[in-house]
Amino acid sequence: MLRAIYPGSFDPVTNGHLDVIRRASGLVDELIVGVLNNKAKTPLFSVEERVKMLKEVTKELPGVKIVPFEGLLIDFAKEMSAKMVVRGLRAVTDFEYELQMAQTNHKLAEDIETVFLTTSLEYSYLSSTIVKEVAAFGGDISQFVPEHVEEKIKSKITKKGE
Ligand code: COD
Repeated sequence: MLRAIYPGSFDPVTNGHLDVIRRASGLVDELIVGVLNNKAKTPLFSVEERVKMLKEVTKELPGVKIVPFEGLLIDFAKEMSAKMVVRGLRAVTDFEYELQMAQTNHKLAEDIETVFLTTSLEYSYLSSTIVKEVAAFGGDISQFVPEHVEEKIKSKITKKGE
């Protein structure tokens, strides 16, 4: 049984993340999407909200589980008995950080490997930050995120502005 972790902030989940989830879940028996609860940062969505959105948009995908985590990724991977960490690579700008993270994680646990999926061309520019910025200025984000997530972003931004 091959279990992998796809970790991230997912603040919020985008079509780029979903593409990686779909493709990675086809390669393993179980894919755990690990949602970081980083108490040092103030995300737009709470970890509970991010988990809920991810559950909704992945409900049709077999073998995908959404689990929040705190602390070190490698400890979470061990706790979940996962042998693989999946990350998405968009551009060279991602590479340095991803390489550093993969090598550090490998130093911390040699039996856990990081595997990279290169972004699909249509999502290579896409990030949660860009989506939030476009939404904050009233732009159309319908092509960047699933409909369910679009509604949640809009209502969050409206509430923040009140
Ligand atoms: N196409 C393809 N991949 C994409 C796209 C896209 N359009 N958008 C995002 N991705 C990929 C990212 O490259 C990343 O691999 C993943 O999706 C998640 O992205 P984000 O932005 O939601 O999440 P990150 O990069 O902020 O997640 C960072 C972690 C939470 C994984 C990291 O900070 C972590 O492991 N923290 C725990 C503490 C720890 O263990 N630190 C030591 C590590 S050395």
